[in-house]
Amino acid sequence: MTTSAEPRDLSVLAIDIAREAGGLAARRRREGVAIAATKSGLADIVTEADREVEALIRAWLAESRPSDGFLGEESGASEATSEITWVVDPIDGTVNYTYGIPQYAVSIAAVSGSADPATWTALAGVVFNPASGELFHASAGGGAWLGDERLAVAEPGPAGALLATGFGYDPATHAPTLERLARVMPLARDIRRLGSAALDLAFVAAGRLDGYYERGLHAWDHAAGALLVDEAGGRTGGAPHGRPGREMTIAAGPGLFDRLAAAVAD
Ligand code: LIP
Repeated sequence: MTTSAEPRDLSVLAIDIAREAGGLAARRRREGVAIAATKSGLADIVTEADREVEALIRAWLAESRPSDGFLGEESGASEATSEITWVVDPIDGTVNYTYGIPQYAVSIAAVSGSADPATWTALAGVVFNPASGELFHASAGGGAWLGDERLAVAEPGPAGALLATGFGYDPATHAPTLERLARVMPLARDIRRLGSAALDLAFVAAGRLDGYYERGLHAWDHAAGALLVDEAGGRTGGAPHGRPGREMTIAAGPGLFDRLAAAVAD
């Protein structure tokens, strides 16, 4: 059991847990995925593996750090009596996972202060894709990494920005999302819809995307990935001059961010 709030210590624990949790997710994928329920709508699914993987993560943290808080996509929240809360998406990219598309990730972040993305301080974040074996990790002040390779965001070339975005589960949001995409296209050389917000953010940190934006994300979708971008020299934000949140999540290098934020603003 430990109570360290040192970002490096939190990152080391998150990496160990993410590897074990990702291994479980990959095993369950090979065995065949069962949809357990739908949530906000028919397209918003949760699998038995989502629930099982989050239970593994939550139990490990409860044993290692019983005073910390927890905020998970599938099992809800518990208040911290320490200063640390863990923000967890056990399988981000659930639809990809269900269809067998190898673009999904375990996303684990440790934050201090409240469990509110508008006010928390992110201390450590891990985004692990067990299908590719790529483990992205960051600690506050310690940089962003892919394994032991230091990451840095990219800036768009003369052809324009390679951007990623997403479409929410609610069909009623698709028309305004497409209108927003039309406003963004003049900035873009092309668009990618990869299906996992956590990996989209990790790809911005790695310079594989020039920018990403999406409306409607939950805290667990962006908590770890936003720290990766910040630690890779990028900028993250949300509603005008705000932080990543349900209204909007934006990530890009410093040379693109303001133009992208202006284009996505309603
Ligand atoms: C998903 C995000 C994706 C978004 C989906 C969903 P989930 O998270 O990663 O970017 O477009 O609507 O929010 O549900 O797979 O954890």
